[in-house]
Amino acid sequence: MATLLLSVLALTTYVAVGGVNVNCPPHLVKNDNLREYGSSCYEFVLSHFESWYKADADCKSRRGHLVSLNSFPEQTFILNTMQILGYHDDHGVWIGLTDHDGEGNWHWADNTKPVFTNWAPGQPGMLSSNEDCAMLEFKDGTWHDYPCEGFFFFSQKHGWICEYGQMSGQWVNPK
Ligand SMILES: [Ca+2]
Ligand SMILES: [Ca+2]
Repeated sequence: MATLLLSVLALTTYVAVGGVNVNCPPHLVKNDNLREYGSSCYEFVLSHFESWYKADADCKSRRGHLVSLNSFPEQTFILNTMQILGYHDDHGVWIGLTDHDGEGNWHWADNTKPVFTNWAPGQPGMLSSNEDCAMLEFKDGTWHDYPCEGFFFFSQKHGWICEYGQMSGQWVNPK
């Protein structure tokens, strides 16, 4: 299994060479942190740490949104790429899932409803009225809800991932 995973990682890296972000919207900075997968482009903001709200605003400022994890393969791509980029934080990254505007009404930052979910057992958690923003845990790929900005003295500042539509012929602005 470990060998298979390594092979998949090696293949992913190989395929990425030369085509990692050629179809991404032209206004985005083209570097290793910008990657395309499926019909989306992803910007990995792994060395800045902010609240969910600031992360959300950052993605929107470039006409994207905090990532919507719509399938297990998409999530696997995200986790593999974080590993390739050398991510090693104990915590994970902010994803677009939130219920900050209605307790229990979870939706993605692009206003779609979650179909695929990967909550850890017991999540969304007991203190769910204070925990309105979801994080993808790097260590096991599960989702946990946390206070979007922090709670009392505990700040919640983490990296994040923005998702954009690709520039395939015409560049369509995702909601
Ligand atoms: Ca997506
Ligand atoms: Ca909540």
